[in-house]
Amino acid sequence: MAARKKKAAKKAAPRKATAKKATVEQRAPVKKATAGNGSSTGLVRLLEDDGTVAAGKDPNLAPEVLLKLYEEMVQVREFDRRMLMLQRQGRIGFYGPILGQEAATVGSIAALEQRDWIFPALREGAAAMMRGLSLTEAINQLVGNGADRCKGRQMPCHYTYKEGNYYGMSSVIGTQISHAVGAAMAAKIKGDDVVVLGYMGDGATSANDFHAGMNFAAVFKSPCVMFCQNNQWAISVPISKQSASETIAQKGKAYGMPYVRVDGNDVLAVYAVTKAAAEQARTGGGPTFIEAVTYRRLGHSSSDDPSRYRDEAEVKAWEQKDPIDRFRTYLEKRELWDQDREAAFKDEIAQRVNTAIAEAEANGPPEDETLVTDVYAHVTPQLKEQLAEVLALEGRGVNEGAFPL
Ligand SMILES: Cc1ncc(C[n+]2csc(CCOP(=O)(O)OP(=O)(O)O)c2C)c(N)n1
Ligand SMILES: [Mg+2]
Repeated sequence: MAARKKKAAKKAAPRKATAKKATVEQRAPVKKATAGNGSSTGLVRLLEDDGTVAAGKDPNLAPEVLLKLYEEMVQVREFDRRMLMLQRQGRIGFYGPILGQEAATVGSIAALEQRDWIFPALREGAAAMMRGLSLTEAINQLVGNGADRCKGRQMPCHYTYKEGNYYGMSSVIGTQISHAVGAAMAAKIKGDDVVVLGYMGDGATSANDFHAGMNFAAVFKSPCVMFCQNNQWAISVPISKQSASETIAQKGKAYGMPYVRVDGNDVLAVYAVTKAAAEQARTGGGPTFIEAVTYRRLGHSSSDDPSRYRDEAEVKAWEQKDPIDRFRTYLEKRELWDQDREAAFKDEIAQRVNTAIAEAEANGPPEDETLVTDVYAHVTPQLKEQLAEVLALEGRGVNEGAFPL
């Protein structure tokens, strides 16, 4: 009887009005732990907040390498900003920004050789451009025009660039993990001197392909680097709801794979750990799992409104850890960069982006027939019939449809 009363009282208890939004620190106590097979501790970090590097820690990269890292990051950021504006103006349908994650992408790609392959996840479009995809070609893809390699049949941001050994990104979370591992295995069997860099987000570590890929890679010593951009969020799901593990990096241990946790907003550290991992893979040492700790400062995509699920204070805190500002201070201290160079370079990028937008927007839409070409060697009678049906639809081309998240 008493127990029943207690139960009823519990049931009647008022629910909390609204769940308080948690900060990253509350959600994910980022402990200073786990690096390289547990052999050392702490987040690998070289650049301090004030742009200095502790004595003996500077990787002493050549000035041209340092400047390339910086200029790529600035270009990515400007490209991102402009593309988001185009989306807001209705000139492209969708865009997935990477603001805040420039160092993780640029630093890791720069650590590879041109012959190495890249299997991107959602936010590594910059890698295709670093490999040589022109800005005009990138915008052709975003617009989905007739000059787009995929003829508008893929969502924006799904670049493809075979010549640059950049694999077309798939929206299906995690699938590219097993593809990357398999491609690396193929390179090993063929005797190609190629390493594969496979990306994923924190959300992808909950996907089946993560387990299959990581396990296979470690068992067969697939020559790859598995790189997780832990940007703390998978759309509206925070890292605390993604995994009960203390860190993402430590998951490497379960698979018997060396792992390292790096400050993803420190381009020097990202470059250094990825370079070491790639060399290990190249020389027969097998894969490494890298967790780059960073933050997605904007919405998941142009369709998302993050103010509905996270605190602005959290975003502000991460703005203070801006990867570009931190690295620029370092370059200025080394007298490799100054305000005049900054202004001139920003002008140059703005011009490059303006020209690319104008060129891409001058291209017309894809031919209607491309809806059914490239599926089979010959267009089948069924596809011809379907195309005719689509072309006869009333109101065709008026409603362009909505993009998913
Ligand atoms: C298998 C699968 N499930 C769900 C989705 C919907 N979806 C698109 S992006 C995304 C979150 C991805 O988060 P994360 O891996 O952390 O990458 P991020 O967007 O943060 O870069 C989800 C769940 C999907 N595309 N594929
Ligand atoms: Mg994420």
